[in-house]
Parts: sequence; structure tokens; C-alpha cells
Amino acid sequence: TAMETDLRHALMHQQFILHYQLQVSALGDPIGAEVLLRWRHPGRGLVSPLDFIPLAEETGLILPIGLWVLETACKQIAVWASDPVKSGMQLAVNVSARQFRHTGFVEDVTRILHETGANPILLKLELTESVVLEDVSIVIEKMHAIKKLGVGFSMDDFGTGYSSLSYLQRLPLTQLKIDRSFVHNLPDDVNNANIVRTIISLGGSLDLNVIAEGVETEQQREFLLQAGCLAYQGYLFCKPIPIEEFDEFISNRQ
Ligand code: G
Ligand code: G
Ligand code: NA
Ligand code: MN
Repeated sequence: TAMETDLRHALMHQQFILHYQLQVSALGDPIGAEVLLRWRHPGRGLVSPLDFIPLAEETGLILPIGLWVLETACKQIAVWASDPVKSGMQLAVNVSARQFRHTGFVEDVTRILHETGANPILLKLELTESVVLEDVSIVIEKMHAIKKLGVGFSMDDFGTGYSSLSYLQRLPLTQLKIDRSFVHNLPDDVNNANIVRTIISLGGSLDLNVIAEGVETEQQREFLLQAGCLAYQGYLFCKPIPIEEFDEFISNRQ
């Protein structure tokens, strides 16, 4: 298709960029960022991943695109290493199901960490529940191999998928990320308030930290804090922005 040709072209001509969205602690201190892919299309402007990731998955182009994202994020971790303020910040990288299932994935992560010199502790991979739908034991094995390197795992969009409690406890996760659809109408929506409390308590039982995404208001943050969620991401703190702006944002709040 035309879009597929466009995507290949984009990869060759460096039309992808990354935006960084701040993650903060309960005290409001920066703890890291989620890395979000954008396509700077010459005619269409900034294209959201929602509009091209599905095709990239279908065509397999997600593999080279995903490697580029991972490599760029790891280079950034290495650049921040010499900065007194940013050297402790973690970067969270989204990994699609097809990318994670690819046979070379463990080797790719190992190689990229080695080549960039990024501290593995500062890298977190965001998986969705769809990754774990098939071949659970192979997925767990791969996760363990990557975790051994020091890399963490966050379960993205948590609560929207099909995780069963029995395998959730078998996965070597470090974090649950509360999907923003549950955060959106806090604290008024009683159902969502209960779901959010349940996820936070589940995180406690499984010894996982919990981060909420899509936090837009002070009331949402307050509810989450009271419920025991100690890490947040959302427009209330900062929208996803290019690295130059992100660096400036962090420097200005010191
Ligand atoms: O930033 P935005 O809301 O437009 O992101 C839309 C969706 O695209 C989110 O679900 C996000 O997880 C996904 N996404 C963003 N960046 C990447 C990426 O680098 N790789 C993959 N696989 N998905 C991404
Ligand atoms: O699926 P995933 O969690 O990776 O999606 C992240 C997406 O959420 C990004 O595309 C980002 O643009 C979007 N996002 C980030 N903060 C907020 C927020 O506070 N509100 C809403 N509605 N979307 C957000
Ligand atoms: Na994500
Ligand atoms: Mn996410």
C-alpha cells in the first residue's frame, strides 16, 4: 500500500522522532519519562502512532522502527548519565507484541545496551497485556532473560486487558501502569475509583510499584495519592514534548 511505502521511506529518511513525557513522584519530583513515537510526515505534519503502529505491526516494519526507538532511548540514557539532575531518570519504552515475540528480541536489547553504554537499571519496557496472550511460558522466559540485565517491565494500560491473576504473579514485572480510562473521571466515578483502588492494592500484594497515566487534574492526583499510588504521568505535569524542550523543562524546575 501507499502508506507502507511511506513508512519505509520514513524509516530511511529519519522522519521519526521521539517525544518524552515526564513521570513524577508523590513529591512532584521527576523520576523519568515515557518515550512516545511520532512520525514527522512532510505533508501531514506530526502523525500519532495510533495511525501507523497497526500497519507497522502488520508489515513487520515495527521491528526496525522498534529498534530505532530503543536505540534512541538508550543513547539518551547514556547522554543523561553525566548530568547531575537527569542521571537517575528512567526511560520507559513501549514494546509492541510482535516486537517482543520476535526471536531476536533478547539479543537486540542486550546489544543495544552494550553499544550505547546505557545503564540497564534506567530502562523500562512497557508491555501490554496482548503480549502475554499466547506462549506465556516463552514470554516469561524472555522477560527473565531481559530482567537479568537489570531492565524493568511495566504492564501498560493495566486493567483493560485479560490478565489473569494466576499468570500475573508469574511475570517478572516491576510496575503496573493504571490505564488512563480509569483515571479520567476520578474521583466521581465510583466504579473507576474502586478499580483504581483494587489495582493499587494488587500492586502492593505483588510487590510492584504502580504508576497512573492520564493524570490531568489536581483532584485526580490527590485521589491517587490517598489511594496509595505514588507515581504519576499526565498533562497535569507535562505533555509529551521533544527532547530539547524536555531538557529545558527539567532544568527550569530546579
Ligand atoms: O502518544 P500517543 O497517545 O499518541 O500514543 C498512542 C499509542 O501509541 C499509545 O498506546 C502508545 O503506547 C503507542 N506508542 C507510542 N510510542 C510507541 C512506540 O515507540 N512503540 C510502540 N509499539 N507503541 C508506541
Ligand atoms: O497507551 P499508552 O499508555 O502508551 O498511551 C500514552 C498516550 O497517552 C500518549 O499518546 C500520550 O499522548 C497520551 N497522554 C499522555 N498524558 C495524557 C493525559 O493526561 N490525558 C490524556 N487524555 N492523554 C494523555
Ligand atoms: Na505505552
Ligand atoms: Mn503507556
